Amino acid sequence: MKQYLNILLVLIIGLALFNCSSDDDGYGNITNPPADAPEIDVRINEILLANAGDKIELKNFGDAEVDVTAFKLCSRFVYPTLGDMTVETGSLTIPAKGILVVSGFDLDAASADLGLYRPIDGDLEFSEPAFMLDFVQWGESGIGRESVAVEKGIWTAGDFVPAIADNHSMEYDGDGNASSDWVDQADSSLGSENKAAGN
Ligand SMILES: [Ca+2]
Ligand SMILES: [Ca+2]
Repeated sequence: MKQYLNILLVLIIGLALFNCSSDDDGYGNITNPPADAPEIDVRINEILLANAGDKIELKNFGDAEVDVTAFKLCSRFVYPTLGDMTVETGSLTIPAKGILVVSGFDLDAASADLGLYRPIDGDLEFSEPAFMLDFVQWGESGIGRESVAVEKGIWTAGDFVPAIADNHSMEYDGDGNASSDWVDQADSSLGSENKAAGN
């Protein structure tokens, strides 16, 4: 009986430690994140996969404006900097709850991943969860930076949004980290709040 209790105690302590280490502190698994790295809640909000040119909508879910000029996207290991892209709607300094739409980066409509990264103190390592802000993949799983998103706890391995029809958009419903939080939208809402928001 005593041995059983000891094992139980070890399990409880182990679970408590695991929970502490998996808390979402915004710094992923970096052992010593810079103390001044700000909390940032900018997410990928909508993706239009169009023959005339793909467009990516970001939303600042946070309460303070965020300058995303030096932030980078990542899709199938190609890494455009937002400041080098074309601003379609909004500003590279996204106000609280504001929306930015950029273009100038071709995505694979059939299947791809899309990650959003921010630098910390001028450093940006794509394999480190601390630098990843958001992630989604469609068409198939196991693409690009899926493993980083899984390590960060913002995606489930093997999950993906079904490929959407030509010229449709993928809209994020504003809550959750699963493929089911994304909606195939025939008539996109680029530049404005998502129709799927709140679902
Ligand atoms: Ca949801
Ligand atoms: Ca939208």
